[in-house]
Amino acid sequence: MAVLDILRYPDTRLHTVAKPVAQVDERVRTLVADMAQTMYAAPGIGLAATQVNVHEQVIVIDLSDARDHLQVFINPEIIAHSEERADGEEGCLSVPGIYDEVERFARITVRALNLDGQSFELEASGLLAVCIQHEMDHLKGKVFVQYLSRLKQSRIRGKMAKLDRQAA
Ligand code: K1U
Ligand code: ZN
Repeated sequence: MAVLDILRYPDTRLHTVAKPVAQVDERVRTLVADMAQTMYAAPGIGLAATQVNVHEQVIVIDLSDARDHLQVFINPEIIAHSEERADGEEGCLSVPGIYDEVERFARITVRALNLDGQSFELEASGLLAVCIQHEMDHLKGKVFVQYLSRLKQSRIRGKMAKLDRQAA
């Protein structure tokens, strides 16, 4: 297993649209293991393959306190959602140190493949629903800051540039 580099906003590669996984094989299972290790090391509660510069539809999430309940979504699709929406605070490993409110569907039903390539459906609400929608946006090339005002996006780009300069 390996800890992978996470792309940082405003890296343009974060705007690449991910392709569906054609076959859930050992290569994909290794990618999932590496993504999980990367998410746990960061630490974060979710990660999309886009963030590690792999443009395939793979998401990992772990919301458990013990960090022992990995959820894997391959080729995820939202097949139903509530009319109700809810505001929640979001963060992103690709935009470190920035947290802001985003409006999402309050409840979703997602269909995806598991690590055996079998299809499953899951109803989600609360933080899990937020996290799935956030990670699915990554697979579409969208970063949560794009929901914020242009002024906020510009300030965030400035903060990221400052972090890059400090790290150099
Ligand atoms: O996609 C990502 O960059 C991961 C992101 C997921 C997420 C968090 C909050 C709302 C929506 C999506 C993160 O994991 S940010 C870090 C974070 O939330 C966290 C880190 C350590 C402990 C608890 C939470
Ligand atoms: Zn993110």
